[in-house]
Amino acid sequence: MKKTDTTLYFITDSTGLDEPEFLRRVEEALKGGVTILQLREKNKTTAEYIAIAEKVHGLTKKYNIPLIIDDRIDVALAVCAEGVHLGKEDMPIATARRILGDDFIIGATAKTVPWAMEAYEGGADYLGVGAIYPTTTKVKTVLTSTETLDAICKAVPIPVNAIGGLNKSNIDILAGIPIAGICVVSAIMKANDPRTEAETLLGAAKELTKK
Ligand code: TZP
Ligand code: MG
Repeated sequence: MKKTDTTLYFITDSTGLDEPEFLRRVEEALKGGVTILQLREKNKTTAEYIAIAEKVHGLTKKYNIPLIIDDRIDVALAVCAEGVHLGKEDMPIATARRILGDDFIIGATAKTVPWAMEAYEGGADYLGVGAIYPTTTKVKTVLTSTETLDAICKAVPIPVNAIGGLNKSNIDILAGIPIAGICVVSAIMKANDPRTEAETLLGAAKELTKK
């Protein structure tokens, strides 16, 4: 069964970390209560991506949290992950849905209302919208206004998460916008104490989303 509580959506970044430290941080974030976790690797070979995904999946299963694989449906299938996240340059959502079937979680990036509608109609389960703020994480993106975020939330009946430069000090900007949750990379990944940071962000995200 699909489980897509996107209240606190943690996206990993292994840049600059050795594997034990990366996995330690991931597990601390899980202990802190992230509700869904995306493994995001841009520079690994397929074999390396699968190897780290298997390890991360071992952790997410321990905490009963869905694992989403960024970009790659082959890697997601190889490790029996719960889902995949696809952007404009990845496999089209409708094609991925055809291949993966109804039980797989498929997330999509959207930056405009028409793009969000297309992803929803193609079968996306949730959307990530941003970047709301400039980000230090390596990504090809442009800023998305909170007005556009609000319009996307109102245009589609699936969960919409805000992403980009979000942390506990600046998420108030999202108040009043009917988001389902927030996506964060560095706020947790680079925190001195990822567990406490995740706990704090979960409380703040629940407050924002009135859960
Ligand atoms: N897509 C839009 S912004 C972003 C992605 C993957 C990176 C967000 O990272 P951070 O560290 O939470 O700003
Ligand atoms: Mg992608």
